Amino acid sequence: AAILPNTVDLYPINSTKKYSTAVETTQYDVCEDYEGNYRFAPIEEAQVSRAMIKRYFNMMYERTVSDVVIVGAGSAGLSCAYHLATSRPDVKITILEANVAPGGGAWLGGQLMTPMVVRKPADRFLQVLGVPYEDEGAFVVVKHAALFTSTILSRVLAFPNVVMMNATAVEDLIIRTDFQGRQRVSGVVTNWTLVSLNHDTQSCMDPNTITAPVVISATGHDGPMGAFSAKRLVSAGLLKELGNMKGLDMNRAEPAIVNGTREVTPGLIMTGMELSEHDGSNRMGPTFGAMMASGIKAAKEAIKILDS
Ligand code: AHZ
Repeated sequence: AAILPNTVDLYPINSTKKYSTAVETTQYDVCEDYEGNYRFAPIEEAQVSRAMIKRYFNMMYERTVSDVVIVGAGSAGLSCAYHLATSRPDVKITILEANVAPGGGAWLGGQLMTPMVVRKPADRFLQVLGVPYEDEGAFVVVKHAALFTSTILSRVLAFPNVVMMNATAVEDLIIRTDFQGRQRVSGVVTNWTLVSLNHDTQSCMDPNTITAPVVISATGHDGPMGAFSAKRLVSAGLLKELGNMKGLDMNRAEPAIVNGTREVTPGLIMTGMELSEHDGSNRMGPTFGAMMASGIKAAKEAIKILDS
């Protein structure tokens, strides 16, 4: 009984205790004794497990019904989440990211190079986020793509109405027939990515579900998991065929993605490079302004649906 402290609950789920806020490092020495006498507050291993388990499963339980599900936490999905969370603090936004590390392709600018190019006027979004850049006239350059990605991630995850489940893949869409007889996307079917990747090697491992009136798909162009919803719409008979991403043309590609961001089928908004597979538009290569602007437009489309 001493080892499993049933009565010890440092942070009960319904506690009103708030997480601490940042302190001035000049006033606070994190490690006061570096001379061999540093001590931690005592802990039971079970407390650590329970601290994680109850939060994670409580979060899963609560988000089984969400207002908006965003599939994919790349530059488009995160830009969408940021705009939606700032505009609508009342909306429960659940981000699902198949990878352990959120951020998609936005940890690097292009090839394996670190600077990130953003064409104007999308630099305004960098100003909103407070990400510094060098002005090159028609475009700006962030010194490291990871500076954009880590900044937007830290902002998005701090919103009380946003949760993200990473290492969690969307395996399918929930597609229902509405009262007018139309097919409508009404949520997603999820699994931990490590489970999804092992469907061929293990016996049946059924998935889970999250229902939501709005699903925003931001899974990128075709790849190991990319263009997930676009491909599923075809196999489900909701889209005749994939447009398939066309060759690189920066000037055509970026406006096509932003202007094409829309509810592609009832209940499902598509944003970012996944749209190039859906619509057959060009790729733009390593310029990220369209991902930001498309994500913001997707958030605005979601608000229209929620308010209709
Ligand atoms: O892991 C994927 C990545 O983080 C995630 N994802 C894909 N399928 C998923 C699934 N369930 C959950 N089934 C899934 N998550 O989606 C994220 C997509 O991010 P991305 O950076 O690949 O796409 P984006 O549209 O946000 O940004 C595209 C950036 C590109 S690609 C490109 C070119 O090739 O020309 N140019 C730009 C700017």
